Amino acid sequence: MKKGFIFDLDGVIVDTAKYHYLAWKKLANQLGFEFTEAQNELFKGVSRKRCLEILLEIGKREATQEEFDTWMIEKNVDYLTYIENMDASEILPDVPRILAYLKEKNIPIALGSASKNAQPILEKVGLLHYFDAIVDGNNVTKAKPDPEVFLLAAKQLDVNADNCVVFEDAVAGVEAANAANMISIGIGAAEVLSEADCNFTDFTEISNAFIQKLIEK
Ligand code: B16
Ligand code: MG
Repeated sequence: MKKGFIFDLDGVIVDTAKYHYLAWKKLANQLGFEFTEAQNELFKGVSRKRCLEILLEIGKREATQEEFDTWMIEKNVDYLTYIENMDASEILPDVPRILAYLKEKNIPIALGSASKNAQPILEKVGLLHYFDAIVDGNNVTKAKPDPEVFLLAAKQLDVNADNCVVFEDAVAGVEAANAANMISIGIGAAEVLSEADCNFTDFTEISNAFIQKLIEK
């Protein structure tokens, strides 16, 4: 049975959460309130629009549609300056080993991310060539935990959804993978990602033999 492997971006391939945090914090401070790293946890895997809605709830701020749109743009412009200089040193440990193993075995690989900046980030860190399909915030209408992003990725890989494996660091992402009937692998704290089929702290804990088992499953 043909298998497909789908990777989330932020928190799985690279740690861009720290840059999202800096950009959201700058906007919060500009609007006159604090935004903590703990609050930034709520933003993982969540669309940019939803992040701003949550930020404004945290700051108890109302916004006109015009202000909302302006702040979305400002945050992204700021975020783009942070990611501008990203390079391969920012790839999370052992991600290239897993991607190379899958490539060697001719397994189709997709990206399934909420980010609208996914493709330039993969280019900057030099991993774009591994991906047979990129599905990101530009291609979907429904955000995770809706399974749309992963179902579209499976379709683009020409693999049945229930033959796909998803690596995710966000609760909403694990829920999306489960809703798509895919095998969900949680990357991060097992207590947080308790709904995942398997849990690992990071890719250094995942052996090639384990990947091979998933391929043959
Ligand atoms: P952008 P992922 C997500 O990436 C981030 O985890 C989330 O914090 C961010 O708001 C979202 O992308 C949208 O990103 O503003 O670049 O479109 O984890 O789904 O790869
Ligand atoms: Mg993520």
